[in-house]
Amino acid sequence: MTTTRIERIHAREVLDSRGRPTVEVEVTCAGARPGRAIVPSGASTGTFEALELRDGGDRYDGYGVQTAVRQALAIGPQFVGQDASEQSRIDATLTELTKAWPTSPYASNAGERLGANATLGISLAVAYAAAEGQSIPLVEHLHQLWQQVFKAANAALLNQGMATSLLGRKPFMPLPMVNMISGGKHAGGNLDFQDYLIMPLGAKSYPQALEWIVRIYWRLGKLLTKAGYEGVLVGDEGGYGPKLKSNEEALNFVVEAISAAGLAPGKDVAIALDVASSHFFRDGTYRLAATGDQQLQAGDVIDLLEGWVDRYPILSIEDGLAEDDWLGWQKLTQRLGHRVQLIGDDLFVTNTERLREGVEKKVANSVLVKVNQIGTLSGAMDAMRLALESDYRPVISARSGETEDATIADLAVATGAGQIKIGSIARSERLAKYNQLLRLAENSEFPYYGRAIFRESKLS
Ligand code: 2PG
Ligand code: MG
Repeated sequence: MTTTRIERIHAREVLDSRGRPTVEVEVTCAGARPGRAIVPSGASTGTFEALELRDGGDRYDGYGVQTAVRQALAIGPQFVGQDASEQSRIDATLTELTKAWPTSPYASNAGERLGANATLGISLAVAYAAAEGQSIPLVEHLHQLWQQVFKAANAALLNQGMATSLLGRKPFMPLPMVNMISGGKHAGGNLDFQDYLIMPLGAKSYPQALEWIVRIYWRLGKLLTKAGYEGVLVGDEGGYGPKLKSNEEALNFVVEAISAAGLAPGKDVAIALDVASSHFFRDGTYRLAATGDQQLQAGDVIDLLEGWVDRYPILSIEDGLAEDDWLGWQKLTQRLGHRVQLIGDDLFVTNTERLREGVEKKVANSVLVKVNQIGTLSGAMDAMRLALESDYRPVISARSGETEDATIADLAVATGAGQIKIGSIARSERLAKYNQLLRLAENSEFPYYGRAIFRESKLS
């Protein structure tokens, strides 16, 4: 007989899509197959993210995670005998251990901290193990967990919100936000901005959305090659990494590719940007390098983005300003918040405290949700709940360093998050998620709403 009683926790070091070590955890419930999860890793990480513990030293140029694996193995026995379906309880223990760690008897060195890569590995694998123990699909188990979280949300606030008449209420297929051209820290080219993405608003189903995306991606590759650029080389997330002359040229190519695919820019397919601006923000100045050395203030960046929103079918802008530039963010939100989705990634780092501050200060209107930024599954769901209570849209996101682990595909559907950002449709660590979404889309109970997720807002 299978149960959800945890019998064994095992951890090991495996490699991610950049060849960097990461933590894999297996949690086994009595009589069931092991639940397994692998932790992702960012390159353009926010300063306020949970700690990703790396070994340092020479091995793997310091990227090893043997310490995090050792930590997961050390705390694993604490959970043996516990009920894997009680995710929030297990995650609360993980969070307490994280706080207490420097003085914990488990810590091997004084001052050592517990890695979020250790805690997240356990947290996600516990969810898989609970699904295995109940012989139900992961998506169903995650939906049960989400319902518990969502039930505790403030109903009055939820009903006031415009973003949330659909979001969070039942499982459905997310609108993908898909990387076409990569710059910033994810590609070797000279683009300052990190991601130029598309959103297939007008597709009637998820499989059709995916076919559109692939068609546009292939047309884009041809257009880049024809123009003498690198139309085959891809960045960390599978987006093309051409050495374009300017950030704006990337936008022009994406619009052209949408048209070349026989689709209408803006109507069928909108554009999204991840500016990832924390990474070119130094000493109060935004330093762009693509078109010579440009030193901009927040107001200049806002002007630039507003000009683009005027001229291009841009529906979403992520990290338009830097993680600490709250004043700039307020101005950005006043100027563009009614026209486009403004996502905080480095700004909020999936952290309810940061998000609460943002809501109070009226900055952004959407939050990127990355499980490893906060270190537990429950932490990510809490951020989603707060987002919906605050009328912010959650966007479930992968990291630039990923693996075959496709948990976030199930998570996005299970929570009715509305949107997902996985990278491009090249490289198998990305396709693992897109393909899992194809499997989930076979279930007629998971409809695809396309642009309707923005209904009641004036955005689309
Ligand atoms: C981001 C992510 C994914 P990284 O900035 O949104 O695109 O990148 O994982 O490197 O932080
Ligand atoms: Mg980002």
